[in-house]
Amino acid sequence: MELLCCSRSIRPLFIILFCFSSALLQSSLVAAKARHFKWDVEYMFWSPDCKESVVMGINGQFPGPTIRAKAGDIIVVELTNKLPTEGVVIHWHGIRQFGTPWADGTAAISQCAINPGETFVYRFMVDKPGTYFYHGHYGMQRSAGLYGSLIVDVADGQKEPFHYDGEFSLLLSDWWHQSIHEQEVGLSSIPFRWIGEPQSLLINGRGQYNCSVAAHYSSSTSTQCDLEGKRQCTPDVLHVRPNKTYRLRIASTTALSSLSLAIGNHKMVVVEADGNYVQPFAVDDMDIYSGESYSVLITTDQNPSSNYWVSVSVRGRLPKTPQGLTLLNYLPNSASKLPTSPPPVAPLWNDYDHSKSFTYKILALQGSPKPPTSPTRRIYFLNTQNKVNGYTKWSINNVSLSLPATPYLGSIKFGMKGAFNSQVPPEKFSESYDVMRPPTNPNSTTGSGVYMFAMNSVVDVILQNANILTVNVSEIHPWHLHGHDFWVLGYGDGKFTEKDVSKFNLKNPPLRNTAVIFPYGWTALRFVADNPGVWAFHCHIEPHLHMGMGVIFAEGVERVRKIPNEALACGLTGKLMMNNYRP
Ligand SMILES: *[C@@H]1O[C@H](CO)[C@@H](O)[C@H](O)[C@H]1NC(C)=O
Ligand SMILES: *[C@@H]1O[C@H](CO)[C@@H](O)[C@H](O)[C@H]1NC(C)=O
Ligand SMILES: *[C@@H]1O[C@H](CO)[C@@H](O)[C@H](O)[C@H]1NC(C)=O
Ligand SMILES: *[C@@H]1O[C@H](CO)[C@@H](O)[C@H](O)[C@H]1NC(C)=O
Ligand SMILES: *[C@@H]1O[C@H](CO)[C@@H](O)[C@H](O)[C@H]1NC(C)=O
Ligand SMILES: [Cu+2]
Repeated sequence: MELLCCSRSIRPLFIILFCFSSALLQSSLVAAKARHFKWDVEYMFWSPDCKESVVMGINGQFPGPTIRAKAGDIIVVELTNKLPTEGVVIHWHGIRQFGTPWADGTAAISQCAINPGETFVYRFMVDKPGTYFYHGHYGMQRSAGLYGSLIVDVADGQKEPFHYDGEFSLLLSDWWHQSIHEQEVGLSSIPFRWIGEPQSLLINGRGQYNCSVAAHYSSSTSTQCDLEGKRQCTPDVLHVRPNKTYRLRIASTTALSSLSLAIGNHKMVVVEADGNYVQPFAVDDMDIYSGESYSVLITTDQNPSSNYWVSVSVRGRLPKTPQGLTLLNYLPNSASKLPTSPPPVAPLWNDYDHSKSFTYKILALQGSPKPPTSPTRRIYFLNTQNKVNGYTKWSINNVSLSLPATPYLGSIKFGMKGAFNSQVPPEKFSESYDVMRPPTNPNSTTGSGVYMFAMNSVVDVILQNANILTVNVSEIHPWHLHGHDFWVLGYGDGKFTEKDVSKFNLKNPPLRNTAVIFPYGWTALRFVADNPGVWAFHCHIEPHLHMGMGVIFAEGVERVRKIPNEALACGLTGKLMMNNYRP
């Protein structure tokens, strides 16, 4: 519930007067504004794909409420955990949290999980306009449905560098009928039980299982949907007027799936990626990896007597999930008028050249911040699938991340001994490692060590992909960095060599917070360690992170001030906080 004034209709006269005057204030040049939200997180019955399941909702909604703010605003979310028996946190994906690292919402990293019945107040500034989202960051709670949109408009008096007449948000996700508890147990069992492909793809939390609104156009036997009375799973239709330009804000919070988005007959012009403007380019379809967000512009210049399909399909894995669909409804047509042609067909799931061609086109808009010309330090991360004591894991340089009981932000700040592995994890891997074959010795180890960076140092990360435990298979991993944007300096196939450094793009590399590594390929990133705090850097595929696919970065933690006690009231820092220690 948004607590902003004027949101309810019946109020005493003095409040009406107050609302009136604050509306006047808002229209003048008011600087940073605090936007308050009171949220209850709870399990509830819901039918995201017409089949009833249990989802993690906020204030009775799924997906959670949209936060809409202006650049420079302060967001205040009072989050109460109404889950009966488990902790919860929420991460504000793409928000850098300058000065508020304790509000990043990562359990065991930036804070203690919020206990059932407790309330935690997130307070942070949204400093940069763009398309963002939020989601659970504890266990696999994002897969359980704990997510929503976070949209930041330009500050008053500022303009976007492109024009549009209206906008829509498309929050994309994938959905399983098996509970996350079953999924988690399967992933950490011997023998290993993989979660499999999702049952449905959701657009704004809505999909259709075992039926298709497009069945009219398909010669296959798929059943047509009877959506009568099923309000929770009817598609969220995009109502447009002819000859206008619309901004679609697209974000993917999928647990697993890489997606392709297309709109029948309409080109999309990409203008924003992860809250940063990019050089506009037009495409018929686009790939979106988990953790990424985009804005595209579409022009409604097609035959206005028809409606058109908006389709979302799985890429990068052999698809076993039907397309997610909704309609682009040209008003005044009826929204129940189905398009005259079938939904766009996605490129072949393993057409990686198509994916690369899209990804390589993403370049910074002229005038964007440029990267420093050289790094202070370059680290290399080999991504492998491994075994640890017979369990299947993912490892980075042979270490699979295992989070400690005490949040790093507290244990580093207060120098607590024994809170995590004090040994610095490896920042290179063996040159003789063959990335084209499964590991010769599949065993690796678990660890909780931290990569510490000198304040304001320039860090290069080379992410190196490799073969998994199965012969001739390498998977896509979208890597997401907390607390920073990074420049994507380049991509390549095969093993990275020092010669590749000369091919880095220092002219107009895109700034992003998520970047993909393609099968058997590498991706080079650069960022400035200028944000005091402890930051997760991890694969955004939720089961992969759960299986250890991440690392921990930290810089300038000694400078962090005013960590709320509640953030650290667990583990080894719990005692300090009980004594009401004031950091
Ligand atoms: C799919 O729907 C059809 C028709 O409604 C029904 O007969 C069938 O049992 C359903 N299959 C599953 C797996 O739910
Ligand atoms: C849209 O623009 C085209 C070309 O300018 C014009 O021919 C058409 O009548 C317009 N359609 C509507 C519905 O305004
Ligand atoms: C890998 O670890 C298992 C125990 O989990 C052990 O039995 C096996 O010998 C190890 N393999 C190698 C090659 O070290
Ligand atoms: C990874 O770690 C395991 C266990 O410590 C070790 O046996 C193996 O040789 C290491 N592999 C590589 C490639 O470093
Ligand atoms: C793996 O790929 C290589 C090279 O393409 C091929 O020679 C080999 O037969 C493949 N192995 C399997 C098990 O598919
Ligand atoms: Cu991954």
